[in-house]
Amino acid sequence: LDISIIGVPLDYGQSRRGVDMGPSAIRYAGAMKRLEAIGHSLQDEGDIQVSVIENKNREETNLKNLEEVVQATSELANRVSRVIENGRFPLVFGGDHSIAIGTLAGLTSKYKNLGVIWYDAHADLNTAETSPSGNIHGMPLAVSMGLGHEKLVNIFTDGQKVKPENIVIIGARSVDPGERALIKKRGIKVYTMHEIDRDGMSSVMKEAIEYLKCRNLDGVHLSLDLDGLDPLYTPGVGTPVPGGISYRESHLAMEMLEDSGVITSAEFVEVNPILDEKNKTADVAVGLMGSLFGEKLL
Ligand code: DIR
Ligand code: MN
Ligand code: MN
Ligand code: MN
Repeated sequence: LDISIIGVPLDYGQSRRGVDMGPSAIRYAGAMKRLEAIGHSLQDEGDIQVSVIENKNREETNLKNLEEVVQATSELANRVSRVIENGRFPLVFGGDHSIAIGTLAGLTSKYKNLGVIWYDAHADLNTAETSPSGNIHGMPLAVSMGLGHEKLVNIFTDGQKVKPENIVIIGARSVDPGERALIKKRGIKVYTMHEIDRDGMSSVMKEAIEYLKCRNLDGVHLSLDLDGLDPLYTPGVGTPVPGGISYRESHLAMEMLEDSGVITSAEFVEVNPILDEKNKTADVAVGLMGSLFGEKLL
């Protein structure tokens, strides 16, 4: 593959500083070399410009740092769409998960029937009305479905980017009441930790891939929040939730996605080196990229 790396040093989508250093931490963990060793051709597009000075002219809203998130995700959407126009595979490094608003907006300039795999402890399906925190990183999936603040929903192109029936959430174990209601109302496919424990990751991934393959998609995006894994393996995240997906299960999931050949773009988010233990979380992220992009044991 011809892979383009885009870094998004954004931490305005949540309340703990440091996740803006995620792209550096992931690069430092050797992402480029790891994927080149598999035989891919890598190009680092550098980082998106994120405003360092916080906007003072705020509109009345309970969304934290709305203007800063809008600015960065708009630029990201532009960059992602240029990368796919050039026939390259976009690989985005976060940054907090609000960046997915920009990634998905950019992707759907080309992919009109995009599938999304959301690997996360959370559902990220809040809106301004349902959010318990006001943190935009808890909202990107809702925004992609066209729900939420108009400035977020209309980034790059107007309205809905992804159909609810094209979404599969994997690893959920912390879901807010408004998110639960939305999942039921829109029939979003969710594999919580319960299904992973009961049926095993192999069966869950097999089903998830089958489900997406039946939907006539023109692309599938993997959005991987490192807090989807158990904090035992990825402690460097802002909102760790115990009882998560294991290291082995995560590698298996990536390997099965690679075997399926469905993935057309990916992002790895919420790596926060300040909260981490010796860059462990970025190391795990890069290892998972290895499996996703075809590293083989033998
Ligand atoms: C929570 C936490 N559902 C919120 N979300 C997180 O603030 O909306 N998403 N941590 O990754
Ligand atoms: Mn998330
Ligand atoms: Mn999460
Ligand atoms: Mn998060």
